[in-house]
Amino acid sequence: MKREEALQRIKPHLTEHRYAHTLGVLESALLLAERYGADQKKAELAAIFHDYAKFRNKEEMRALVQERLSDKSILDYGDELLHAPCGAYYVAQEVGITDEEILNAIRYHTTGRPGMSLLEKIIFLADYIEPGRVFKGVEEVREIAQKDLDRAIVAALANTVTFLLKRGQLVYPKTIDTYNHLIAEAK
Ligand code: DGI
Ligand code: FE
Ligand code: FE
Ligand code: FE
Repeated sequence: MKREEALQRIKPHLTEHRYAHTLGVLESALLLAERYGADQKKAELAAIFHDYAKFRNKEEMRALVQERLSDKSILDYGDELLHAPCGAYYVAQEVGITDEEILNAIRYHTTGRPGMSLLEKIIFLADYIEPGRVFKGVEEVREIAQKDLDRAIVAALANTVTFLLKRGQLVYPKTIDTYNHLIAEAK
């Protein structure tokens, strides 16, 4: 699928703001793919479709996880997590993308997972550092991302977990598992 066609496919599913975010993720993902030697075309499609289900009906997504997806554990950790695994499912069904590397990059873009592929890491990080993101600590993560992909992801995960803890929100155990996995690997 060509870039223009993919952008036309995603646009009706997003708000203006979320579409601008998606273009930012695309830009960051292509830069990271070049720097770290990932497939440009796969990075492009994964970036464009990563938030495909961001505005889908939450009840519909909960039902989908119950009935169709193997990992039900996200149901207990807040609705924000639904759009990643459900997005991968809908992108396969509705857009016809079958490449499992692309689908996994969409599936794990919010939480990460232990043993992420290079493409998964790039989409996870691009989602965090794209130029439109302004949250505290993002500039430091952008700088680390130029040198060390794994260290940048650890910093992003640490920021996200800190943010969740401060707000008294649930932390998905696999997010912590991802953090621990990368720290242990780096030793
Ligand atoms: O979809 P985006 O806003 O571009 O970014 P995202 O897919 O990374 O989603 C961010 C949201 O997900 C944000 O509200 C925090 C939440 N989140 C990220 N990690 C976890 C989490 N929520 C829970 N409960 N647990 C997590 O580990
Ligand atoms: Fe997302
Ligand atoms: Fe994210
Ligand atoms: Fe996103």
